[in-house]
Amino acid sequence: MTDTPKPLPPLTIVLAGPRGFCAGVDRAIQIVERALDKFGAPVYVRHEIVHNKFVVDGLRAKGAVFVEELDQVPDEAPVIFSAHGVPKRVPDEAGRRGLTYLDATCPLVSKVHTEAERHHEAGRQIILIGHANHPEVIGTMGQVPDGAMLLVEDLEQAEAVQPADPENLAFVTQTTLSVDETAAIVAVLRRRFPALQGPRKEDICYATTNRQAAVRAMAAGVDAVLVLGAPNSSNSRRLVEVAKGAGCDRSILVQRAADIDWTSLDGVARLGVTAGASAPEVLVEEVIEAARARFAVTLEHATLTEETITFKLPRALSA
Ligand code: 0CM
Ligand code: SF4
Repeated sequence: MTDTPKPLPPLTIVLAGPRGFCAGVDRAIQIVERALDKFGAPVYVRHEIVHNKFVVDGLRAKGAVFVEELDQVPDEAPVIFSAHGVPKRVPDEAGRRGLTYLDATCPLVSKVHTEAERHHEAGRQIILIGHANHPEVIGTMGQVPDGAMLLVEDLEQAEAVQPADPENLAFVTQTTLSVDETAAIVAVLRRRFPALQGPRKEDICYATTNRQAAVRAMAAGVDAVLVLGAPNSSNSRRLVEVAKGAGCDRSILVQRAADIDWTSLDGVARLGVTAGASAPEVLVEEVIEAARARFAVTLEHATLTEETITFKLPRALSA
């Protein structure tokens, strides 16, 4: 006599939308792929092109070589700067060495660089709201001379920061911060320094804003949230925080399906899933497949907005 297999327990997976790749990530990856076609392997990439191991491993398999600094790039090889942006000294040095380089900095990060330069040229000291040591913060601070920009990471630092001249002050922000936390920091700075110049709200990009809004809307209606993304991905980590802040304590960051401890999801009937801007959709599909092996899965879509934005490739690669 054979045992009848036990029916799988039901699980509803709620997919937040938008999620996953943004226009800047899409463009950055295409730049590496087209450069490999154009120049042949190896093509060097300074820093992970985007903060995702699956993406980086895939490009490495095609012939990309990832390094952290320009002095690891041989003179004859082409090099690409990552989506997060680089300090001015990097293209300057590449130019001095006569390297062939391509800049995959997201246009929305470049926009912040331009704002910073404009404030500096107008004689304003700049406060950068962002997280220390993140490559985007290093890149943005490196648009102006040392000391021209002060870093503020949180509310406490916003209360404590002492600019040279409060009448001649501006702010810019990292693009991947928490929308709510940043609004609170900007409010403190505006209260302390009424002459503060800057964007109307902040410089957080559309992709970060939309993914946070989508996960916030979803979080209250699910028992747990999985965010696909890397531990060094700022925008992905913010999605976990936003989901927790919206009432879903069981919100975790996972790089891919194999990392999920399914026993930690015991008792979960509705599982929310989203992905950071650098996490490809195939990783979401992998999670759904892994869940189907354990549960009778029903899919639900919680789409808040549709995104249509795309960015042009650099002229050298667009033909
Ligand atoms: O800035 P962050 O750490 O979120 O980078 P990412 O590579 O995960 O996402 C895309 C970007 C940018 C800039
Ligand atoms: Fe550009 Fe935003 Fe995507 Fe970063 S997360 S690459 S700033 S669109």
